[in-house]
Amino acid sequence: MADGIRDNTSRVDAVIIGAGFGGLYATYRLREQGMKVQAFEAGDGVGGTWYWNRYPGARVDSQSYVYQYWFSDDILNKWNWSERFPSQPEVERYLNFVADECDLRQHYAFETRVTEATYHKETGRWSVVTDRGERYDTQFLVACTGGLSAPSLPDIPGIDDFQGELLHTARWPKEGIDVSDKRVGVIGTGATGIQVIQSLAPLAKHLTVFQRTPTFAIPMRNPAFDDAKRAELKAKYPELKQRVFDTFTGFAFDFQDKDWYSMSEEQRREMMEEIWKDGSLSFWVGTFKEVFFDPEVSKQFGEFVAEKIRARVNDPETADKLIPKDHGFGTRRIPLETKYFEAYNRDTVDLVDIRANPIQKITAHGVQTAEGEIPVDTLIFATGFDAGTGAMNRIDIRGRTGERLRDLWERNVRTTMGLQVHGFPNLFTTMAPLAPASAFCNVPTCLQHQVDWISECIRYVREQGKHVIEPTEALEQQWVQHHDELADHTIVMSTASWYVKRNGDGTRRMLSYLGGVNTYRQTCDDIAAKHYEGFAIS
Ligand code: NA7
Repeated sequence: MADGIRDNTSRVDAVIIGAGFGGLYATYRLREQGMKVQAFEAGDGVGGTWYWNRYPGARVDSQSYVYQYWFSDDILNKWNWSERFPSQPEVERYLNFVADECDLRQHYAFETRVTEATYHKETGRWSVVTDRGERYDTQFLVACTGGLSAPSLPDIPGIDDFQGELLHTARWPKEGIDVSDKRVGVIGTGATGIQVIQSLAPLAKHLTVFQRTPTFAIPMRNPAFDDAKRAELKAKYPELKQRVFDTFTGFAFDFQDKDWYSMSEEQRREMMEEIWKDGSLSFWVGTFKEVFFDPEVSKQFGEFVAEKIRARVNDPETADKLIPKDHGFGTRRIPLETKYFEAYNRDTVDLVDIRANPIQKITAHGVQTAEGEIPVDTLIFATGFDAGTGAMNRIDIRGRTGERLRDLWERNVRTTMGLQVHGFPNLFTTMAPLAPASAFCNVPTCLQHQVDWISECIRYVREQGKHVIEPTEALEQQWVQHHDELADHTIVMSTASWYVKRNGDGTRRMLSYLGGVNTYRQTCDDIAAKHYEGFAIS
């Protein structure tokens, strides 16, 4: 027991970690079963990703009408999205609205972080410890900790010497920042970097972008919705709420039926231009499947996008730096952007290619590169997350044999369908490795399916008069193998990105399941229909 733990342990049926899309829904579902639920959230409010990522320009790349809960017609009717791709404040407001409508806050302890969770095989229960020194005894532990929630700050020498304002995009001050009189530096040009750069470029006195890897991006088409448009969309909700669970990525669109090679060059070009105009991720996960398997197709897509970039950037040398050379289109996360490439046409914006001109250290007043010191007052790290495993690994979780989940995952990242881990009975996970995750899934679709599955699984165990459920080693092994076989066929797997983790033994593992949201859902639901075949229930 950690020091300072009070001995007045509270006994509950389920502990839920997180107040994002998944945690709120899990709290709702388990409470619906009459379970005594205790939920924790490190932030002081609900929202998860949409609570923490409040940097300028934070916006969702999924259409609002598929980025929502489907369980309540009342909520669907009452809530009105203002635009096609809502900004962070609107998604945060939506999640607050849902929390209020469903009276979920009463179950949460906010500003409370779960630090330890230990399974006791004698009782079949978990003890959970928080950073407030409280201890809970629970039968089930449901971790809705997010796949991209543990921020990653690179270990660049001199970081502690910096005397200006240093920020990570995922830990942004609620009051915001004023950059009108500031020389700003941004490190990182992934989905987040692009949003923050395009938003700060017109506002900052000066902006220097430190780019290690350029990113292919698609211009976002983001019309505002009026009442007529909202009514039209709401009429489609009954259809959409089925549709999203039946597509490959959990969006409303799916891959085209046509094969790349069955079409002429003109036909392909015409189709690409047409889908490009939609201004959504359909250009990536709604065109040709071959983009993920065939380097030639990925290359041709890359050339198409490169042409679009060149047409928007005035200086050909800058344009060239902004075009990825070391990976094909679609093999890393493709973000949506709004005037991102035009930002580099401003006299006040500089692009530093840190592969050619590496960062040597952070100084008191700037960034020292091989070619000289660049002064900055505000330094923003848009450097991403410890993806997939990071948030869970920051908790000391010990399973049936006493082994830490962190140690297991450092050796070998594995789960059973991203829902449970062999050796960790009654622990359920959402957005964990080996299930469809970010970008290969419109996250709310996958979260709702996973939470529904978990909730029905728990209901089954309780109704059978049983207490403990855990996947067998054989089922987990079978899932890992199936997952790897699918991943190995893709060029995503052979590209370095946060999608792929390195196991302790040097092998690599894709974080997201690539068999499709529809297939994944069917597989999980078949197992449930067969009374959780492959799981040990006692
Ligand atoms: P990403 O996609 O992981 O991007 C992080 C960026 O930071 C990327 O450009 C990295 O370059 C860069 N980076 C990371 N470490 C360093 C160091 N040490 N030096 C310079 N540059 C660095 O994170 P995001 O937050 O943009 O997006 C994550 C997901 O959140 C996104 O896909 C959405 O689904 C939501 P690299 O590419 O590694 O060379």
